[in-house]
Amino acid sequence: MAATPTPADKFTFGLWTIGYNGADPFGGPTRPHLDTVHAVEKLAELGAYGLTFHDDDLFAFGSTDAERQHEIDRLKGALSATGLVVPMITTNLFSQPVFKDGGFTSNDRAVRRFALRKVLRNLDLAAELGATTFVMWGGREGAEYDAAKDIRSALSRYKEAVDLLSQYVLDKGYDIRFAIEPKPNEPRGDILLPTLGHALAFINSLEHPELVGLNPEVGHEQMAGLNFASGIAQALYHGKLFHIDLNGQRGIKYDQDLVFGHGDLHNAFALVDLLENGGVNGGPSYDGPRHFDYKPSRTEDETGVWDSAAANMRTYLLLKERAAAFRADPEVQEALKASKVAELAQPTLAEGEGYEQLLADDSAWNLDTGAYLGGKGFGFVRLQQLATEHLMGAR
Ligand code: ASC
Ligand code: MN
Ligand code: MN
Ligand code: MN
Repeated sequence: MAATPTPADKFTFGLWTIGYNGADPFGGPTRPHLDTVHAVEKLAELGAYGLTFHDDDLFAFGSTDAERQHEIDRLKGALSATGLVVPMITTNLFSQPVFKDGGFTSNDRAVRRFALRKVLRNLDLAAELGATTFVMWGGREGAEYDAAKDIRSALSRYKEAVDLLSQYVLDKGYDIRFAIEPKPNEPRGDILLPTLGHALAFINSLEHPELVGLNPEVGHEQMAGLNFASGIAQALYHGKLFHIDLNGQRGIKYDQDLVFGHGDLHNAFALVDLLENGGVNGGPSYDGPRHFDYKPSRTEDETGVWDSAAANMRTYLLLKERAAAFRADPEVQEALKASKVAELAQPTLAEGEGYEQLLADDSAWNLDTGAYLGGKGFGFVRLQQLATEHLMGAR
C-alpha cells in the first residue's frame, strides 16, 4: 500500500537516532553499540533514502587519521552497496568536556579556535560525501547564569564563526548550505538562537545570509510552547527551510525526541499538508529530505529500534494520505470557502491602489461593523472538525 516507504519519499535518519544506546542523565545504556554498516543495511531494507551523522557518531573523538579513514571507508562501502545517500552532515560540538561552555561561543578563545578547526575538517568530509546541507545545532552555545555570558559578544562570535565557514565553502566551491537548528534549552539552561524566529533574525546579520537557513526540529519549537507547523510556514515564507528534523514531543518538558506523530498529531497533520501541498492556499513547499531526529525509547530492544524507525516513515505517509483525502473532500472545499481561507491570499489593496484611493473609498469606511456581533462567523471549528475526522480516518 501507499504507506510503504521508498527512497523516492526521501526519508533520512541520523546515525545517532537509531544508534541511540538509551543512556540518559539517570542511567547508562540499555542497548549495545549499533554498527554503522548494519544500520545502513537495515535503513535501506526499510525503504529509507539516506543517512546523516555527526563526525563523532561515525568515528570516536580523538581517532587517529587511520581509524577515522577506516570508518569513512566502511560507510562508503555500505552506501554503495545499498544506494543510500548522505544529504546532510553535522559536527558534534557538545559531547566532549572541551565544549562544556560551547564551541563557537565558549568564553575560552582557544576552544573557539579548536571548534572552528573541527567544523572545517568536517566540511571537507561533507563535500567528499556529497552532502549539500550542513546542520549547526549549538546545543552547548548558551549559559545557565546571566552574569556568565555576554550575549551580544556571544552572538558576535557566532556570526564570526558562521561567516568564516561560509567563506570557506565559497572559496572551496563546495555545493553546501548551512542550516541552523534552534532549541530553547537542554543541555544548557538557555541556548542561543532559542527559536526559529531568533535564528531568522540572526541570519540577517551574516555576511552571506543566502548560504544560511534553518533546520527546525518539531520538539524543539514545541519545548518553547510554539506551533511548529506555523513556524515552518514562516520559514518557507522567508525561503529559509533548508532542512527539517521530524519527531514527536508531548508539551513543554525535556526534549523527548519521540517518533514523528507520537506527540501533537493535529499539528503533524498540518505540517505534512504544508510540506506536501504547500498549505491550504498552496505555494512554495519543501522538497528536501524528510529527516527523522528521534530517539528510540530506552525501553526498546533492537527490534523496537527498527519498529520505531519504520513507524516514523509510516506515520508520515499515512498523514500524507489523510491530507490528500482532506483536500479532495468537497465538504472540506466548501468549508474552506465559507471560512474565507482563500480570501486571505487576495491583496487588501486593489491593483495600483494607495492610501489616497483607500481614503476616497467610502465603502471601506462604511462597513457594517455591527453585523459582526452575532453574525459573520468564520466556521473555523467546523473546518477543524473535518480535519480531525479525516485524521481519524472517519471520512
Ligand atoms: C543534532 C540535532 C539535534 C542534536 C541531538 C543530539 O545534530 O539535530 O537535535 O544534535 O540529536 O543528541
Ligand atoms: Mn565573502
Ligand atoms: Mn530533540
Ligand atoms: Mn535535531
